[in-house]
Amino acid sequence: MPLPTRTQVIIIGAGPAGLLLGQLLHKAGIEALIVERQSAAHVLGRIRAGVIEQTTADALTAAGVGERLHAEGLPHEGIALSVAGRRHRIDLAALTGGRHVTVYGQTEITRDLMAARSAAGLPTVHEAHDVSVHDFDGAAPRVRFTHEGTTHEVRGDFIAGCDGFHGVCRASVPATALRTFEKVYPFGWLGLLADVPPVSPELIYVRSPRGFALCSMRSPTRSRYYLQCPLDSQPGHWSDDAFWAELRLRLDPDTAAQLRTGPALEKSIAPLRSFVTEPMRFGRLFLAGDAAHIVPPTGAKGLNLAASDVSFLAHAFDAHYNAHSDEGLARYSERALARVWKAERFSWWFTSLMHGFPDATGFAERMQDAELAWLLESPAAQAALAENYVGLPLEMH
Ligand code: RFL
Ligand code: PHB
Repeated sequence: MPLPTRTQVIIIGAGPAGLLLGQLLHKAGIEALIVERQSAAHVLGRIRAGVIEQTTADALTAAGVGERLHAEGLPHEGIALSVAGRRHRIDLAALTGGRHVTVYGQTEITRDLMAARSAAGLPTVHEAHDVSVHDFDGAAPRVRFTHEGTTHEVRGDFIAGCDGFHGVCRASVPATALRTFEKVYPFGWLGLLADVPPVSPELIYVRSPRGFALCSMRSPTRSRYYLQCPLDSQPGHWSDDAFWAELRLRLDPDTAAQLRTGPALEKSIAPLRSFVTEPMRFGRLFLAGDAAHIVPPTGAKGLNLAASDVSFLAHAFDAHYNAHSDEGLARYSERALARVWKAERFSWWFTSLMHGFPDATGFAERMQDAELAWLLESPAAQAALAENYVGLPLEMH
């Protein structure tokens, strides 16, 4: 397919944020070109998020890609916290008036969005090199890149920076125009994917003296486990046996007895970080998803925030092109950040509560113990956790 030289919205990045924005714009009759640095196979090979909020499922449905999510996604009405050798259930549905989350992998969401995009014949450039963004502080932004040895330049009305934390869009805004906020945690997560049945039908977040662990899943036959690990750990240092042995030591005895192990399909390490950029707009460049903010994965919020950002943004572009109103574009950053900061707070809180901190004082450890003990006794504290875990509403006002 020949590449357009002009479009309405140029989307940088074909991760979940860019692909979902592309579908929502298509539904609103708005043209977009997506420019992605990696191949489609590379994007699909990244094992990341697994827990989808109802508002994310709604956005995917609105984008026309809800079918497989509804058929194959696993609705979860509770999670467990395993603390001091005992498992406690947090009844998400009972505490939130019947809300739930859905377990459906980021890989599957990405696959569904890619399939819908190609079925609609919409243009995506994969393996674009030297992507650069220009003139977004004026009326006619441009994007340049090299593809299959040829340099291209595309003009658009707007650029959507959906290119993740290490992307080019945020980095192209003058540093004086942005304020950033960051907290780096002194540990990472080592993840393992295996074709074994999950140890329990619900996710288990584990606080143990040996560190945090998480028991998650992708399907009734595929499990995803994580271990808190030192920042200098490398996946290659961990044999499958060492991973399973360490996980078993962190689980409560009843759960450990149920654990089924098998060969790893994938093992990877992610550092943990909280990061926010303000504002999320600079002229005609709009940042969305990980390009604008990062949360530690404990609250399962990263992909969900990417989806809420692009829902706000698609709504704003729809009003611009179809209702001659720029109010949504003018208020995009403020609306998105209001939700982002609340998810940042929750992710930071849940991370701080559940992990071992190598530099913690005795006092800090007792505070953590006391907060956990209170959480496990108090329906009010559990309701606060549940309300955030299932996802806060999208405030369009
Ligand atoms: P992505 O997925 O990073 O996609 C950005 C895309 O931009 C491309 N790109 C460029 N393209 C063109 N030119 C350039 N110069 C470019 N630079 C980069 C990249 O190749 C990429 O394809 O960002 P996006 O779309 O904003 O999506 C965000 C989510 O991927 C992320 O927030 C989640 O994965 C976070 N996350 C979780 N989120 C949840 O909501 N629930 C979870 O359960 C959950 N678990 C997780 C997670 C993230 C994890 N890791 C590894 C960071 C678990 C883990 C372990
Ligand atoms: C996952 O299944 O990858 C997952 C689930 C819940 C989290 C983080 C990651 O909080």
